[in-house]
Amino acid sequence: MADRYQPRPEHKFTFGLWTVGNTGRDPFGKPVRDALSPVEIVHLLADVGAYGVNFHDNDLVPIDATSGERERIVSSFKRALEDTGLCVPMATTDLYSESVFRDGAFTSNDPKVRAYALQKAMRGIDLGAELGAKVYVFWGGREGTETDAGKNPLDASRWFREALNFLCEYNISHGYGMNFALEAKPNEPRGDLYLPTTGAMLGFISTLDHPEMVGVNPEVAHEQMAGLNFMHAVAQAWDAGKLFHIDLNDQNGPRYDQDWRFGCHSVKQAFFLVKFLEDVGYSGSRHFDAHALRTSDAEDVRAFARGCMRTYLILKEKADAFRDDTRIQALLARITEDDGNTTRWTGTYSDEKAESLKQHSFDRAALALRGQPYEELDQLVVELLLGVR
Ligand code: GCO
Ligand code: MN
Ligand code: MN
Repeated sequence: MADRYQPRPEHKFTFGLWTVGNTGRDPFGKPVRDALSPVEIVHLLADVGAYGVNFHDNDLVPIDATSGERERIVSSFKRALEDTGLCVPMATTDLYSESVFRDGAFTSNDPKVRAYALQKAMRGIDLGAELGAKVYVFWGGREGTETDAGKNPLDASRWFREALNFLCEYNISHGYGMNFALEAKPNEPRGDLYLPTTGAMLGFISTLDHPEMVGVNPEVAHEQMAGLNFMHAVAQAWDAGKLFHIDLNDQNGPRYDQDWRFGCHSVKQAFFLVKFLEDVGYSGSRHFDAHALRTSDAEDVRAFARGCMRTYLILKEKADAFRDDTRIQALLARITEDDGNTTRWTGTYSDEKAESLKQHSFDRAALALRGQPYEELDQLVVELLLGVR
């Protein structure tokens, strides 16, 4: 019998070149794994069953490559995509690792750095478009401060807005048909990053010239670093029609960005997330922006990648089981029961409705008696996840 947790193209599981290609370098230690070429990574991803591969401009083409080298690299990458059937749904720009960006890119105090960042982003967009990417991610790696003595957040907002407006026009004028997805993170590598949460990004998007072209790319670890409920952030983005992409990984609470294998730590939160994505019919990439532990060798990196996808599919099956569980559904029906008596006040406002609602006398004590069996319901979810249901 075929493995029912086998990834298939319709699951849209993607990884960045920088994820399975991560060499285990951290702020305290050197690389522990050999670097893989982009072509090797494409083959690795095809072997484990992924659907697509994403990249930063310089994951694929080194920053100092000549145009001849760029051409050779891109054509060998294209050949690997053809050989394996993988596609490139998303691309992005590295606007943080070079020292020129140490005070930010689009929000640097230096106008020349801001102009250089814009140039680098346009070239990155060209590269993404050439490989078929339809989503372009903006993660503001260094867009922030350690001290507010030297930068006015209003200037930073204005510069960031101008940059995105410029790039939206660039996208239109070149007919690329891309959507932009903004990725929030509260801190790291800066002390404080601007627009630190998905909610903040959503507010900012409405101030752009082309808000319809711009959405968000929420990441599990980043909302959890801020102590927030990730699924709620995703739901807000979905409700606003802005869930253009998603970065799946895991994290142990508010501390450094751990980018762990999806679902390895917060299983229950991961379950509610997968259930949400499947319930609403999210059809974008399920991108694993995670990397293997520093202790992993090359074989264990494959186990990491397989694990991300397998856990997603197991949780998807659990979401089906939640939907089919008669006890769970009976409790939910009880919790949400509605005798229809309040419909006369809901919906569109009218003075009559308002007056009638103001006059109505509610039996507060009776309302407070209604049971909310969340303990029983939650225990059923736990038992479902623990495999005894
Ligand atoms: C992080 C970020 C990055 C971005 C990536 C795309 O873990 O700090 O998530 O991985 O997603 O650089 O821009
Ligand atoms: Mn991260
Ligand atoms: Mn990310």
